[in-house]
Amino acid sequence: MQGSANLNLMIKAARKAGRSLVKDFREVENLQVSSKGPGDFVSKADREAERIIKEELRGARPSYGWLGEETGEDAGEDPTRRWIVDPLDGTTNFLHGLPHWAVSIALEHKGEVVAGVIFDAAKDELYYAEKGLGAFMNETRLRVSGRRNMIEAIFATGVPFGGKSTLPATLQDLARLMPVCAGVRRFGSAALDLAYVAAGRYEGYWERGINPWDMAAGLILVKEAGGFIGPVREGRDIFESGSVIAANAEMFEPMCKILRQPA
Ligand code: LIP
Repeated sequence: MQGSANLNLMIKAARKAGRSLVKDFREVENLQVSSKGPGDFVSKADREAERIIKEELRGARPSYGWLGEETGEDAGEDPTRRWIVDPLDGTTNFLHGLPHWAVSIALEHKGEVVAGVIFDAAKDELYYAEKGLGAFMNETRLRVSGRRNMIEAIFATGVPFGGKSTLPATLQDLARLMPVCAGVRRFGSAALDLAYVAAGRYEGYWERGINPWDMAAGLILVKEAGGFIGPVREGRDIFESGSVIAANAEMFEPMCKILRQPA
């Protein structure tokens, strides 16, 4: 795909941050056995990745706004455009030496995500999409899955940790969905969950209580791969509510019906 200059810039930044994280990821395995553990090291790796991305993106587009997991919000001179960045989505996996984490970068224009890049550096899988131009993984065009029957469908979600208030609702979602589908996965990276829906690896994904940087790039990937997205509670804004349902055309309505049932 012949992407825009902005998309190429996002890809460059994601690859650069990904390289830095891969180096650090190799170190994490050694640190697992130390008494202090890899916690501090990983937060440093995370911050360094955001620094690299910010330097690339803001260096080239100084007027755009910024929303990053590590450095927060920073309005630019151009109020219509902002980068939404998670330098390391799947931090817990990274911390435990599990090779399932990604860099996620989105560009928002007038409140709409218009480009997204998710880089799974450990597997060298680069996902990218731009409004109207389709979604890709490396050189391959992505298409959501064509499965139509819920009983054959695989879904993914995130189960809240640390006593988050969304835990009871998520457990109820699982109790409702698990008996009627082929399985529910919990891989620990919202960005990659969405990229996998776009890639047709599973039929749908939902999660409650996540942040815009976890999902922004993934949302455009799903849309550009022919999928559907919506909030868990009908009518709510996805970013504001932090809840999302993403699925192929066939599974979207049935998922909404199940997940939107009253408690
Ligand atoms: C994490 C997600 C994970 C989700 C967590 C968290 P982080 O992002 O991607 O799948 O369940 O709530 O948001 O903190 O690793 O960037």
